[in-house]
This record gives sequence, structure tokens and C-alpha cells, in this order.
Amino acid sequence: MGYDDSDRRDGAAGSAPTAVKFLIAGGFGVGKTTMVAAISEVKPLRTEEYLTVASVGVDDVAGVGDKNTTTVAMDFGRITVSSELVVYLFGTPGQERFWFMWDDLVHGALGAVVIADTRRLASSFGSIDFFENRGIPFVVGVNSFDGRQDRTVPEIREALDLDPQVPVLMGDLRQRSVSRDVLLALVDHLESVHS
Ligand SMILES: Nc1nc2c(ncn2[C@@H]2O[C@H](COP(=O)(O)OP(=O)(O)OP(=O)(O)O)[C@@H](O)[C@H]2O)c(=O)[nH]1
Ligand SMILES: [Mg+2]
Repeated sequence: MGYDDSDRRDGAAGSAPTAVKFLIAGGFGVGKTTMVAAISEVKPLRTEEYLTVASVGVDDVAGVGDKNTTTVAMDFGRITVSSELVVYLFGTPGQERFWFMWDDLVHGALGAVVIADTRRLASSFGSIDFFENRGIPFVVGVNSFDGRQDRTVPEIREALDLDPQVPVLMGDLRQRSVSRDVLLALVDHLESVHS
């Protein structure tokens, strides 16, 4: 889609679209940067650095395959959900040593997607606590690495100790349609918690 002035046209014709901020969170290497890239209609801003030998023993790279870069500040993207709603996406850094940035990134966020990897669910516990403690509504997107769907939604819900109203969606978040469904689930969830 790229940059265009459709927002402005919509705004001129009727009311301006509402702009909201969502965070894309989750543990190290669960696919946050990948999701922002899959769904953003503008070229996403990334802050990737190479995982270096200095990080050996600090960063737990077990289970993340041949991943060789990591987000050190944030990802940024944008998606126009409808003529009334534009979403700004902020992907968080996953490694614990960069978590101090989350308090800034969360400022003004209306909701969040917590991505989980079925093979390493525990890596997303911290994100879930973070949003629960701040009362920020979130949905969980479960990435099917290696095509694995060997856990059911109820099993994942239990393992992550989620409240019953938190939506859980499974799929390959590299696919734009899957990532879009996760964002739409968050929009619906926000409507239900605010109604
Ligand atoms: N099989 C599979 N691989 C995926 C999926 N989503 C992402 N990946 C791959 O897994 C890796 C995830 O990397 P990133 O998107 O950088 O993960 P991240 O959560 O941003 O990582 P940090 O910023 O380092 O915490 C990439 O190599 C993706 O191609 C998925 O749904 N299935
Ligand atoms: Mg990243």
C-alpha cells in the first residue's frame, strides 16, 4: 500500500480516523519483528543488531534456530484497519536486558498482542505479567514454529494462566492474514472490555 493520503481524504470527507497504539510483545525470538513486518503497510522501522559472541551465556538462543539478529529498541509499523481506525504498532525488544525500555514504549498504548512460541511458552510469562499489572488489555497470538500445533488452545490458556476472557489465536504470524486476524481480535477485545 505504501504512503498515501487516504487518511487525509477520509478525514476531509468525514471525521478523521482514530489513531491508536498497540504493542507487539512476547519473549525473545517469538516473532515480534516478523509480525510487524508482515502486517505494516509502510516499510517498518527496525532496530536490529547482530547477536554477538559477547551475548553468549546472556541471551538464551536455544530454540530460536538460525536467528542471528535481535531488536534492541523497537519495531514500528502502521496499518489502516478501516476508514475510522489507524493502528500504530510498536514491537518491543525481547531480551530481558532491554526490558527497561518497555516502560517508555507502553506509554499511551491502548492494547497489546503477546506472541508466544509453543515450544517456549515460559518466555512470554514476563509480557503477560507486564500487561496484567498495568491493566492493559491484550490478546495472545501463538506462533506455530516448525508447523507445530501440538498444543490446544485450552492447554495454552492453562499453561499461561490466562484469564478466561483473554482471546488466544493460533497460526503462522508470518502470514499477513493471520496477523491481521490477531489485531482484529484485539480490536474486538478492546471494544468488549470498554463496553
Ligand atoms: N516457523 C515459523 N517461524 C517463524 C514464525 N514467525 C517468525 N518466525 C521466524 O522466527 C524468527 C523470529 O524472529 P523475530 O521476528 O526477529 O523475533 P523477535 O520476537 O522480534 O525477536 P527479538 O526482537 O530478538 O526478541 C524469524 O527467523 C522468523 O522468520 C512462524 O510463525 N513460524
Ligand atoms: Mg524483534
